[in-house]
Amino acid sequence: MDRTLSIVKPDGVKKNVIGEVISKFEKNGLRVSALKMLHLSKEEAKSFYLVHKERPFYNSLTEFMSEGPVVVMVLSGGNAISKVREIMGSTNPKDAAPGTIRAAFASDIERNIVHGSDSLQSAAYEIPFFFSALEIM
Ligand code: 3AN
Repeated sequence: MDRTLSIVKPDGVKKNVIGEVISKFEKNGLRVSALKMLHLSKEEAKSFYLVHKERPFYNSLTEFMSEGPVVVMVLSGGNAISKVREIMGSTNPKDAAPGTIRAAFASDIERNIVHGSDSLQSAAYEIPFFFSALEIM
């Protein structure tokens, strides 16, 4: 069983699809093991996305991620990391398969509704970024 970190990004919260995103994960066999809503500061968003600091979209991505509240959660299940990535769909919603979260709700490659850890290594950084051991069921 794996754990992964997922985020309903500020655009998802604004579009009022928190429940639909979580429901898609649950219907695909994942369990919510931790959950909270918070508003990241720009500095916190920059720390979270440190791996992307050399990318041209780093500033705009961290502006976006700190523009409003997000819902962060730990999801657990068999192959949770790859399963969540599949349910989210491609980074660019134009390439996202029908039925995926991004195909249904995302506006563009940056404002793409949802985040999911892309590897075990990323999950090991991202989960404790938001949750202490006591907060994960
Ligand atoms: P994913 O979220 O699918 O793992 P990453 O890790 O490549 O994609 O990118 C992290 C986030 O950065 C994406 N969710 C998206 O919001 C943003 N992003 C990725 N590529 C671009 C891009 N070319 N232009 C603007 N924003 C981007």
